[in-house]
Amino acid sequence: MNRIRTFRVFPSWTLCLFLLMGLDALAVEPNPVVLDKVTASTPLKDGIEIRSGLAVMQITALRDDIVRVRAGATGELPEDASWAVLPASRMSSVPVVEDDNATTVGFRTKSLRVEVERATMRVRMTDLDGHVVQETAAGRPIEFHGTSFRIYKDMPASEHFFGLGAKPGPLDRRGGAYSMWNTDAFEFQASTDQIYKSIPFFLSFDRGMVAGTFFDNHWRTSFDFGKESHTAYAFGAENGPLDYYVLYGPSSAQVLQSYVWLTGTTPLPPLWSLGFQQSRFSYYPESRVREIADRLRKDKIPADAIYLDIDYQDHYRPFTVDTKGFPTFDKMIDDLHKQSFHVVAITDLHIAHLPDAGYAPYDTGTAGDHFVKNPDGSVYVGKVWPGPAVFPDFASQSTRAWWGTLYKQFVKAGIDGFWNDMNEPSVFDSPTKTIREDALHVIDEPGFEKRVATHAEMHNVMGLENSRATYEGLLKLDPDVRPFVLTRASYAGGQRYAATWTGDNSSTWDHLRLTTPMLLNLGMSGFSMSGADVGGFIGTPQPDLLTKWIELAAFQPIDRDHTNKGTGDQEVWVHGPAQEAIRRRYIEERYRLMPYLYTAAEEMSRTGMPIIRPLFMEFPDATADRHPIDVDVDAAGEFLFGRDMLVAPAHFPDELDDYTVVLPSVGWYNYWTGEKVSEAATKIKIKPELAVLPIFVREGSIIPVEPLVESTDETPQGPLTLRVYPGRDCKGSVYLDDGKSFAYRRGGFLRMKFTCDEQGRELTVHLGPHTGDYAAWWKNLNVEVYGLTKSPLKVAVDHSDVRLQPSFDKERHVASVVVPDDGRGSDLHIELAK
Ligand code: NBV
Repeated sequence: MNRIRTFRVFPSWTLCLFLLMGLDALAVEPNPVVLDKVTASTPLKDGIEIRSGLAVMQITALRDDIVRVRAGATGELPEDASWAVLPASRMSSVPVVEDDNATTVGFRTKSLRVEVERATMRVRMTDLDGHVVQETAAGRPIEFHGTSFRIYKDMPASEHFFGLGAKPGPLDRRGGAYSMWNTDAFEFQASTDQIYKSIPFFLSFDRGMVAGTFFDNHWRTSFDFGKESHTAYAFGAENGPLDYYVLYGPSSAQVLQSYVWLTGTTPLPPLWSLGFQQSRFSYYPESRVREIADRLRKDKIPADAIYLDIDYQDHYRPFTVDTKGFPTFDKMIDDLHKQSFHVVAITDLHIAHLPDAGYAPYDTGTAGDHFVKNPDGSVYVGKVWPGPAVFPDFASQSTRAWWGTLYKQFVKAGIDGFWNDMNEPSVFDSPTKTIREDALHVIDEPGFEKRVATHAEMHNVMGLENSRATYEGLLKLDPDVRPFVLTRASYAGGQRYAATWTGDNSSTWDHLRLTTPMLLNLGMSGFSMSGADVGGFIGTPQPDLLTKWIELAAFQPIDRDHTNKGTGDQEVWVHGPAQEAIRRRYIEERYRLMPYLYTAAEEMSRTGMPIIRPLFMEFPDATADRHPIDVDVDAAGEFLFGRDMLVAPAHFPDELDDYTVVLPSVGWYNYWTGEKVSEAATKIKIKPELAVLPIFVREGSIIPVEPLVESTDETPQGPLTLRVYPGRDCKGSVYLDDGKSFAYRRGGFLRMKFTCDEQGRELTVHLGPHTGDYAAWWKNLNVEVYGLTKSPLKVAVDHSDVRLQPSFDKERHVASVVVPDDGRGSDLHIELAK
């Protein structure tokens, strides 16, 4: 190896000290390799290569707005491979224009300028107007200390940071320090750092302009946004590649679109996974599962999924069934299907260590040499739920293919979704609570050099590759069914394979509050299909807490009620009919909004735009000094559900005091009363009420809603309603398909776009034609216009003579009219009363 070693000269007293400390102290750390001067540079067609003594750095443009930086201390760049980045994106390049002068070397793309100061090797990226996107902090060049390194960037006082997956704590990462090491964080709190997922991606927001940084290093990494220094942020790793991407916005939507271009989009989820999901650790035995299903239907709680946690298995052995507790397992699944439920079963990654016992996952895994090894070559064994267990080495494609085959029987039995838990991986009897770091994996993956790697290297991608093996295995077994996989651990790019949840939260008001920043940051880290255990996992929620939690979760991407073993019942009906009625109403509202939610999910799957978003994503200029409005105390806890609905829970949901809601200064409507909130109002006082979760709709939106159903299997009866909220840039759309197959990729979808326009007293609602081959379930559209205090005078379709009689509901401030929808599109002309 080409490492530079120089030894320092020590004064004689230090020698005595060394003798006292033992010889270990004499193993002197090599001098750091500091990249602080450009000693040579070579233009490349897509960037530049720079030398600083022996060290090398390459900066290349993948696209005009995406730049990649790689460096190596010893003259070689790190291996050009990635578990996160799609090969086609990683290999992309655009030609650049060389741009050197007396003090800097660098290049220009069509959107960015990259300059590296010759004297200091400071890297500066600016847009073509000269706005700094990112710049090495002054006096803080990259230093390699052995295998570890750190990168420092300037941090203006106006910069705020978002992302890094589901790490708890505040939405804005500024002021915090974080490290990435996938951890079974049972009982995590707001102050917990290491958690289940490692997603080393963040957005930096500075006065309305956003950039993204993806540090593609899956070893232990760390980030500091102002703990160490208040003028610089930093990231680095103990080992592994110095390899990061800078994604230029300047809008956050553009940054997220680039991030999913790089690491992959979330597949369009099956429609049922957006319904209400009922779970617990564990419904046992079979009769209890049936009881829960019956009660959901009897109480008319709309619901789509029931979960089987680890107790359905024989001695907690993955891919088995406890036939005593579940005597008619296959029939139970059929019966649940008949009641329009989908079944999700847990399949942890640890395989029971059961030699010669006829346990096929162990036997076939051993025969195929699929398990992680100890340094001495024996198979690593650690204790988890089944007792001693072995761990598939998901770094190898043959192991992933074998894992996929284990689902065959369950898929045949009709299980609809699979849940990959404990895949940090969690190990009970290890001092580090995970696999020993010197355990051995074999990387056998296209694009990578085939080699042995330690667990220290592979740890953070175990969950990612576990969920990938599940997803790809399911696709192989049933190529035209969209898989549903729920994973606890993952790495960047994991959104390609699985939805996720925030792990073992607690049944406390604080944890209810935490769900919003956690899910928003997950959404800004590529994982938009995510949820938090509704009601909290650890402990039993008091009645009002469960109610408030169910209200909020109705507007989160995954809505799953789940709790720990030994806690009280946590289903919607506990605590009596009054509480149940409120809870039911919110779940019903989610189902009515399913066309809106599914349309948002489809957008997410194409563009990476998260289903729930912080306000700054839609309103980057909402404040006078252009800081993100979400960091204001009065806006705490607010978020956007899709583009148009602003959800505004109490900042401290257990407090009885009034609170203030901040609204970006466009017009808003109250979702529940239909009333237009006064134009000038940007702050609204709210008196908290148990039965109300305040929601506002942005002016200029058209929200599709459907008649109530008890599950997404049911075809809604009646018209599709379009809730029209007149105002500037008025638009909306609806997307529909069969909800389960990939037929949409072959044209089997339906999309309709709507606009509205107010000229004087005439409001024109444009109902676009159907595009795509999928047939609508509705024949008519029920167009509702909100914010009215008087009934419209007349409504005409396409300027024809047909006059429609609108109905008017004064209480809800709405006029409605039903028009046929033959798929060709039409215009409604509504004459509003003064
Ligand atoms: O499989 C049991 C639980 C599960 O219910 C939970 O959602 C996971 O986060 N699992 C953890 C293992 C044990 C938790 C105490």
